[in-house]
Amino acid sequence: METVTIIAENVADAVAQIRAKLGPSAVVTNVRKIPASGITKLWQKPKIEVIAIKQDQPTNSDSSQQSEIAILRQELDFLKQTISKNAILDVLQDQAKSNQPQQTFSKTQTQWKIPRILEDLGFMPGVIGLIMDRLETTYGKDPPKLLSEEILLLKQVLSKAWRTPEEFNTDSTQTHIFIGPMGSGKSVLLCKILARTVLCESRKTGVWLMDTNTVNLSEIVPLYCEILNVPFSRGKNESFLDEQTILLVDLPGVDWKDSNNIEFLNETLKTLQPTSVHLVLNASIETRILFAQLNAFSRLKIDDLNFTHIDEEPRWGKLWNFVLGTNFSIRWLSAGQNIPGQIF
Ligand SMILES: Nc1nc2c(ncn2[C@@H]2O[C@H](COP(=O)(O)OP(=O)(O)O)[C@@H](O)[C@H]2O)c(=O)[nH]1
Ligand SMILES: [Mg+2]
Repeated sequence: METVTIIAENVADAVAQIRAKLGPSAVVTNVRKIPASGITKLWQKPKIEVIAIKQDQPTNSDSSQQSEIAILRQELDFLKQTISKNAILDVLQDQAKSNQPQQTFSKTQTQWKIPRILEDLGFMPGVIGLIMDRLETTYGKDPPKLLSEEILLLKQVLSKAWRTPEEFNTDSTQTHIFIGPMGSGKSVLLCKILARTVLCESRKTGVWLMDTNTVNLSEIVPLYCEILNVPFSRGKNESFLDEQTILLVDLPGVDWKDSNNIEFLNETLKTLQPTSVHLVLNASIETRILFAQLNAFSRLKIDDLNFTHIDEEPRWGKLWNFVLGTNFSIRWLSAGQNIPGQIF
């Protein structure tokens, strides 16, 4: 039995290396993440170490080879899952969890003026490191003469990092569920989206107001359904759904520190089988807490992040921590309590 250990940058790289070195009869026996070392660990993604074996006995039997390929595929699926669970980059998660005052991105590490500006805008040190790494790799260690030119280059790096959320399939029924901590702005966001789908897009829309292990006391949702003449139900009601309906589901907030509540929500989501689960967070609270909330909810299958209370948070740079520090896309930003009001 031949054993090979490979170090890969990502899953695709691992697959390519295993195929090249061991062929299709390889079986992955172990996978682990190797964190970057030294200061680079603040922004570099961990590599992955994969140990794979190849059977000594070459077999001519098609079926045996097929089964080995099947095992390899299984192992690679496992590998993909292990890596994709890393929705929040480990280093940022550690920084976010820490109760210590946040380490700053030291000026001595670079000649660029950008880091100080980013710090004031709420970017986390690890994310600043990531950005500086990209800036210096692309444009060199020496910054341009003018700050305005630095900002222009920064804009280019940030726009490359932005992930556009997937478009919805408008040809079939869509079920959108809004989850998040209590009072994060889920119901107001839902009403803003409702007003948009009904008034701007003239789409057939319905709303369910559901309980979980707590009662949903939202009054604003039934009120707006009445104003907009949208079919509304407390609890499940499939009578007004057809193939083209957009169904918006309002759930009560969850005490995210209690894992039983998160588990209960998980069970509720399983029964509803939504097209999309939107996590709604209040952008005006501390980044460290936002990451803790995201961490708690990321046990569930979340499709995108949505931030409310943008009107109360001047440091919009905070949101870039979630673009660069996680694998999630940001779909909606909501700024204000008025409906339809500001929604981006
Ligand atoms: N300033 C501001 N207030 C908001 C925003 N979104 C919601 N709110 C307010 O935050 C409170 C909780 O909102 P709600 O949608 O009921 O939260 P839920 O418990 O997550 O459904 C209410 O008083 C809303 O008016 C926003 O974007 N900006
Ligand atoms: Mg609500």
